[in-house]
Amino acid sequence: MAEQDFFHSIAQAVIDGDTDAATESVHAALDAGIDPLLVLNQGLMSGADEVGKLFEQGEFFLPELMLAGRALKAAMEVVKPVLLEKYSGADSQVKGKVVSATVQTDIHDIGKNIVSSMLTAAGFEVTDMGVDVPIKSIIDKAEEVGAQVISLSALLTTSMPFMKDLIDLLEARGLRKKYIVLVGGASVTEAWAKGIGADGTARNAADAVKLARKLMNS
Ligand code: B12
Repeated sequence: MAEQDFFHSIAQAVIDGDTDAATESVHAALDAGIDPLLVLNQGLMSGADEVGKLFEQGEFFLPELMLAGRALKAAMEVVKPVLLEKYSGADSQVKGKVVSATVQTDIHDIGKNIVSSMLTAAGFEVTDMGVDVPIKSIIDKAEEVGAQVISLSALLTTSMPFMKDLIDLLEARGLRKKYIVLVGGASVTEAWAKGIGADGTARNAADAVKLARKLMNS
């Protein structure tokens, strides 16, 4: 089977909200030696994007979104260990503390979880605060644990402004220079990240690790 066919069946399983097919097709792709990052980007995330489009177009409703989320979560557990092994660079000498959260009003956690896992595997000490976390609590936690990096996820255009609010609150408390603030999620772009004064963004979890490492060393 060609690589494209593997990606297609993974994406289709996510679109169908079929957890068994999603985990099986990810296993099949990995067994065939396909790069786990491609399985994530071209299989799972491409399926997620398609589900998003169908939802926007009114062809899918909340139940389909939830089934897709369940399939994505299960499939992510299959690809995660392989991804971590290949891309986290666990032997590197990074020592740093990260506070990771999905910002308030937003409960999407699949992307945040994989970013947290990969940062952990790369050697960072990650405090994952979960979802729907108020920005003030995120800053308080970063202060409490002595973090250097704040890693924020948001998938809703209505929750993304809380990332800016967090940066503004850091400024107001005289803490902005103390932290590397990374932002990410399906709708977050480079331009937007720059516009709100974040230190950077990345399209996927492997690039998020590279970026965190680079900024820690600079
Ligand atoms: C599954 C899903 C759900 C599931 C989530 C389950 C869960 N446990 O997370 C459920 C059903 C709960 C859900 C609910 C809703 N959802 Co929803 N959902 C999705 C969907 C289809 C996939 C999201 C996903 O998991 N993607 C896979 C992961 C791996 O990708 P990712 O999160 O983008 O993360 C990667 C990168 O972005 C990056 N990254 C992530 N975080 C970070 C952080 C940093 C620092 C960095 C550097 C990188 C980084 O790395 C990750 C891995 O490579 C998206 C569509 C889409 N295109 O994403 C819609 C989508 C996000 N949802 C949407 C909507 C509208 C909703 C609801 C409002 C629906 C409703 N009417 O109730 C609710 C909101 C609930 C809330 N308050 O948060 C819209 C948002 C539109 C918008 N622009 O605002 C989307 C885009 C669909 C659409 N096109 O309409 N959803």
